[in-house]
Amino acid sequence: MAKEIIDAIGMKRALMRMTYEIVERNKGTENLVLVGIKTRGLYLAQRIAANLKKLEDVEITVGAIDVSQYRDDLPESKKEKMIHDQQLDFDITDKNVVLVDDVLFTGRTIRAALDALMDQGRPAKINLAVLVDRGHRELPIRPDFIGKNIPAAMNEEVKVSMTEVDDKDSIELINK
Ligand code: 3GP
Ligand code: 5GP
Ligand code: MG
Repeated sequence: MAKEIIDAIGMKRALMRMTYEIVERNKGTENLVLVGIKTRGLYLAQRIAANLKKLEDVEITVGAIDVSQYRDDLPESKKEKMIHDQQLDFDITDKNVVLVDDVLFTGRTIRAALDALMDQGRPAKINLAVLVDRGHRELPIRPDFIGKNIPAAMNEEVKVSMTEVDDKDSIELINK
């Protein structure tokens, strides 16, 4: 059974609010870069960049990290290596990096993404933006910008749909 938590308008508003918060926290957009975690984290980063263009008339660089292999049954060492081997096509040294993902759960994906980023330069600062924080952290990682807190039980799934890859924009809670 799926229960809609946020519809298209709600998602748009949440992303606009997060965009304002990012600008405020960084005291502007200087040295700001966005790195999205594929798949939907990247689309969210692109939407935030589009909001920044509208609000501040700036072109913010958007990069992508792919941690899809992270879910496979690969040995931990191999998974880590695959993430570490990914290169962004720009330098993050001295940048204010905002890492963007759709759902934050245990925090393990973010930890791996942080390692991957650190391999590629020394950012001035890294912040974390997530559309949904579903709780159940297994590591001391917390988001700086949150679209919506959705405390989800272990038997529930947070389904994030985005028109770039899905039939609609929505966040649903599904009882598995
Ligand atoms: P995403 O790549 O857009 O984030 O991992 C493949 C997809 O499955 C992800 O899409 C994610 O949204 C979705 N997904 C749903 N439940 C889970 C989960 O418990 N763990 C992970 N890693 N992905 C999940
Ligand atoms: P974590 O590493 O924090 O356990 O999980 C984060 C990653 O797994 C995110 O990239 C996210 O896409 C995915 N994920 C974990 N739980 C869920 C969930 O309930 N719904 C969705 N859509 N993705 C999830
Ligand atoms: Mg994701």
